[in-house]
Amino acid sequence: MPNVSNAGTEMTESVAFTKSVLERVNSSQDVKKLNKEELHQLTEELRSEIIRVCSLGGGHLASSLGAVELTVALHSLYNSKVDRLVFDVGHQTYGHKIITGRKDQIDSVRKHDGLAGFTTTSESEDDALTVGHASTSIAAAFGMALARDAQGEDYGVVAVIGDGSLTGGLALAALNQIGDVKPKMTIIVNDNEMSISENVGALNGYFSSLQVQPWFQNAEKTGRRQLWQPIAEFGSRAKHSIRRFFDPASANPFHAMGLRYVGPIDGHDLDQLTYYLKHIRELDGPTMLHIVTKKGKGYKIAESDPKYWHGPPKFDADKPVKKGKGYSWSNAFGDAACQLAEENERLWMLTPAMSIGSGLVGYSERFPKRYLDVGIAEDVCVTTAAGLALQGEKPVVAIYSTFLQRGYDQVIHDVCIENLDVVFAIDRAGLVGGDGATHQGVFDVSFMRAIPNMSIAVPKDSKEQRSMLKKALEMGGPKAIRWPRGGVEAPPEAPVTDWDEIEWGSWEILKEGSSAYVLACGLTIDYALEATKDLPHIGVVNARFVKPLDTAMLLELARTAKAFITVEDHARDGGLGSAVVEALVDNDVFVPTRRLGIPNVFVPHGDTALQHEELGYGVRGIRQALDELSLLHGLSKLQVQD
Ligand code: HTL
Ligand code: MG
Repeated sequence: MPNVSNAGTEMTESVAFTKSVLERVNSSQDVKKLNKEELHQLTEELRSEIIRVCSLGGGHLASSLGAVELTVALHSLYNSKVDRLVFDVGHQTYGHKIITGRKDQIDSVRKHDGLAGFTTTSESEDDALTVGHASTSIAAAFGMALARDAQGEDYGVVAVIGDGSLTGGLALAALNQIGDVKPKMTIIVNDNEMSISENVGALNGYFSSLQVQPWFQNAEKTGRRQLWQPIAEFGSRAKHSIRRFFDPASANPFHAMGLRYVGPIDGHDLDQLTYYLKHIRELDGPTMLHIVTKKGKGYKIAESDPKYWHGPPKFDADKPVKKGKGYSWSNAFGDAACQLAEENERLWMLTPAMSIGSGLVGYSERFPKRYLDVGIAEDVCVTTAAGLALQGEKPVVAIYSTFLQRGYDQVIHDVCIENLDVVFAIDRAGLVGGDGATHQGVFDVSFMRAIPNMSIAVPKDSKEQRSMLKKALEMGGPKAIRWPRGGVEAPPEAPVTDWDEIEWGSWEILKEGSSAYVLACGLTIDYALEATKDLPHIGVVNARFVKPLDTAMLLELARTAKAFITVEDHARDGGLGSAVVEALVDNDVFVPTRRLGIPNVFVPHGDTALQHEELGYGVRGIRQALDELSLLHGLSKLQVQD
């Protein structure tokens, strides 16, 4: 364990440890044995450890740093093996993992075969919920509290949710229920005024307004304990007094929803935090504790630039610097969006809280009036796009594949039934690496393909990506274009002039073959070309439209092809392979076909290239499929005889 002072000037405070407290901590129960001073030392040691771990392989640094005091306070009061600590998203839980018996494995977090980056019930009984997507904690904790009461138990139930995640309708609708049913539970809003980017929405504005009230600012100056002295009455008169003391604005929306609201308090003041949590635990019914924290707390560079340090790649902990990430598919999309917006004043870009990840920061600065971040509310994003389209605007929903799952009903009900002009720019489509099972973008083709009026394109490079985007906007109707996480070739010049005129639904033969064809799309095209480079009889097709398929080309190839192999960075069930097989069968054409892609399993975090191989759709997998179809040696011999 590095000494915190090793981080030198980058740490807000330097503390030299004489003896490690963390060494003695393997569970919540161990935290309870620590005295006050040791608890404070534990927070510093956790910070140091979180910085060290993230520096090794990247990870959710700033959120985990901001939740250190909260984590220690919770474990000093609750036992996470019995009580249910439900963390929203789970990206702030490195401290929780380290405390709960996983410190020896923490270096493996997010890596192949390592610990997950989020809480995962299969990983530990201390993890109450498997998460990764935002806004689920409150509803899940509500269900747990109902189960506890139905079973006559009395363990504690706590939901910990960030201000960003509270922008999701799922969280707000759960609060609405809780305020009515009133189970005993604590909801902690960890408010750092940040989502990944600056948080948005009226509630965010309300939270900020609470912080500028004189009573909160005085507390800042004088030390909060005095201001909160009345809390001493907590035990006796709590139920009555609390509302008066802690609902200074009688219009408090949570109070109006039937919840007891306490706050805001300083979420980095461990003693104060513990004090409040302890008393709130005694209260009946639901209580919301609003804590104010700083994202990246304790690591200066992360505090000053929490957007970059939200989830940085690996860095030097002693000399942390921002790394350029190279030109990505997201950048290419953002650049194309700017250029198209210059030409089309009806164009809009909408994002559900993923402006940076989707490559839209530049666009948002250049076209602020035609840009909207709706918060972590994918459903709102899609239906707002429908509204814009109904009134003649041209919205593009820029969304990650995995988060589009949250907007599925809206895609069907609000966009596709009406056949509206909404383009879905689907980023992080395919396996995503460290974020793991919750974030894999591997179902979008299956679930979008089933919807009437929807069509789906998969570009092979950035030129095809921008050309498809342009074409989709020109054509109208619901259109989806999907691309993976990672790098792509930058356009040769800006503004770009080399747009292709792509016929929507057309495939492209990349390599002629005589005996069989690999039908690949997106990043698997490189694998197909590599796997067949010494096999002149095997052709490769850029199957860039999954819906509509280029059925004419498929049937033409089927006249001579002895086999097809489809390859995709997507679930096999319902993907390109399924579409191809269905098209063949529907046309009474029978050609042996191998479908390579992700089998019907949830794929954990790991190295994507390795996973493509392990799952059988990398270069080796394609070679193996060719071999199984006797196309490697058997047919190469045939080829020679030809
Ligand atoms: N949409 C959904 C449904 N789930 C997730 N997880 C995202 C988008 C992406 N996302 C995160 S973390 C995060 C977002 C938007 C910001 C959460 O803000 P919050 O917490 O205020 O709740 P903070 O980061 O500590 O400030 C991940 O995918 C990890
Ligand atoms: Mg936040």
